[in-house]
Amino acid sequence: MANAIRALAMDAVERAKSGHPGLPLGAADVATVLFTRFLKFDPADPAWPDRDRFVLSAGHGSMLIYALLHLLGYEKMTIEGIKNFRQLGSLTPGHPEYGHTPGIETTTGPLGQGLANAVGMAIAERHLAALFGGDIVDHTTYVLASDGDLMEGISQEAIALAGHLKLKKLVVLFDDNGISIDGPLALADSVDQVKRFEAAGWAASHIDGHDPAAIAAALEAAKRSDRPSLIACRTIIGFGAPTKAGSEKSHGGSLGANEIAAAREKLGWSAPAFEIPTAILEQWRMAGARGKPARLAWEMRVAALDAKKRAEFERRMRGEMIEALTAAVAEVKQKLAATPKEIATRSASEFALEALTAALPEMIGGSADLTGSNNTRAKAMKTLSAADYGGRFIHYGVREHGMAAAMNGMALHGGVIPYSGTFLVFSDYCRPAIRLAALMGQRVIHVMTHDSIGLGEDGPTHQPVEHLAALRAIPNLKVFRPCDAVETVECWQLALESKNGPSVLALTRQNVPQLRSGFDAGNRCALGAYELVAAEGGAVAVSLFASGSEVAIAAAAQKLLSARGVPARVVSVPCFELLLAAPDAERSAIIGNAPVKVAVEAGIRQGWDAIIGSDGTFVGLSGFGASAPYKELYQHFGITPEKVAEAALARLKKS
Ligand SMILES: Cc1ncc(C[n+]2csc(CCOP(=O)(O)OP(=O)(O)O)c2C)c(N)n1
Repeated sequence: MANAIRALAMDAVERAKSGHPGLPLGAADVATVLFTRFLKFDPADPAWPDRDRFVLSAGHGSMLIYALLHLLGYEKMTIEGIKNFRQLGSLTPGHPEYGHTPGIETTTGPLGQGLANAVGMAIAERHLAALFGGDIVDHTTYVLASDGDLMEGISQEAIALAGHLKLKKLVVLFDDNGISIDGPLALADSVDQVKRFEAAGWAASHIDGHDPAAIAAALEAAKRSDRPSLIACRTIIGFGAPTKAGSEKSHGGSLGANEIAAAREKLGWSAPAFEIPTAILEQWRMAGARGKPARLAWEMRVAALDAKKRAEFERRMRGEMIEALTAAVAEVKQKLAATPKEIATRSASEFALEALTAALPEMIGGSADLTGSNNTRAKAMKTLSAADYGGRFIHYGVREHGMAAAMNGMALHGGVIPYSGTFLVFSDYCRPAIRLAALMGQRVIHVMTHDSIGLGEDGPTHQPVEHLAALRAIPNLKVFRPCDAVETVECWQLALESKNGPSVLALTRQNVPQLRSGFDAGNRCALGAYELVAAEGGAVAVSLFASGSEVAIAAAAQKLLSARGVPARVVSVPCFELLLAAPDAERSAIIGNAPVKVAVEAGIRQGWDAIIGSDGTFVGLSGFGASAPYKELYQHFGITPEKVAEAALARLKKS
């Protein structure tokens, strides 16, 4: 049965003249034992909520999972699909893509991410099991990880968190083949992985990854473990290829017709390319049919649940919002209309979270060791820990990358909406995972506070400058930078409603005035920008655009301009992406056609030209910040109402 995987992998890579046969050939025995005897799944319902998850963290070995899906009878994974490996529009892209191919649990390829996603899946499983009971939620997350996965720094964050949380239903099968692209692993690495995982609180063992009995015994032991398990499976990369096995030559690229013919002989596989002998295919299909009774039994248990509990479980797994969100947002806005607050937007976010997390039990918060600074913990939230998986707040530790990737896994698992906190400057430490959340269309929400030089004394290491622009560059990510308490809750609402993509909320450390008075029933941030202050005294001469804490500066500049008889308006721009996606007419109306357009943001200019044009005026930063009290920094860098008014007047004179 394992040779069927090997044959399909060799043939597909050969036909595409591209891909990685080494891993599928080497890990075929491990995968065969796992999928035919342990993994709980049903090809007839790839999204069955209580299925075990399998994450191919070493995404370059994609032919392993494609071969498995085909052999096990996933309807969409046809032999034609396998023949079209890596071709446009096929279900067999170069690296596995979530949402593209049924049966793929997460997009992998950037090494280390899949392993960290799996930690998040295992957290979500434990959490939901605590809430809904082991009859309804009881599955294991399996990962196949390579040397590369374990060399990446993110793996340390992931395994430390998993060990700490005692995620006993997480099992990592390490394809311990001692080979990476450059050659033997010994060129670059001498870590004892078993000891490393043990040090992080895992159960860990070595086995022969070509011995089915040993693989099964290790998987059995993992089922009984009270900790997460690492099984280091010693394998031979490119197993069966006569001259390339055991060497980096089998890692990437087709093996060549002669090598494949010789491998077929060596493996005793006589079937022609892309053909699986009926008896073997039948065995695979039987293995694929194994899970159906378990799924049907699970469906009966769900059907037997108390109606309210069942409806809630199903709603959460569908990721559907409840009416309660609208009501909670309205409640917060009413309070702010009644008693305006001059507070930092991070505090406004905390104020909003009190209502939002009470209304939406699926929200799971956290912070990378900056809880008191990020203000992401609502008072009623208990800590999610090994002793209480029902808690809703995760202390991720100083592990931004692992946090962001675990959040992706939680969102992919379903049933929870993860949000977290760190400083905006450390978005760089999360970026690869945020990019994948955007690529996969996952609703994860990053609260990133201390969003500019406005954080003051911590200085340029902590002051984001290029980060807003860098995040805005990621497709399908929404970057929100609200200007006051009202916008903050509106942006939270938009982030929560963004079912198909991640969001970043960039929030201030310093207090900002509440610029929105009164109560707006609608969400004024929904189009990404809106006119906050209209021009007075004639045709608009100047449009002032700003985001976040700089909106107040623009508003003060507007007053100075008014006093000079210059009609100016202020447009608050909390979200570029929504503005640029708005219908043309609405976007044009918001941007307007004032002869002078000025943007104010305590960051770099990049991106603003889409709004103010390349001839617009920008007041912001072009280099790093500095360490000083924040008000002095705004003076020092010239981001003040006076400078904004001056810049506008200077442009007016020229035009
Ligand atoms: C973050 C990241 N860096 C680099 C790569 C490119 N890359 C793909 S596979 C690989 C290493 C291959 O070694 P290993 O992980 O041991 O896999 P094997 O050769 O055993 O299949 C590298 C560097 C990548 N996919 N992701």
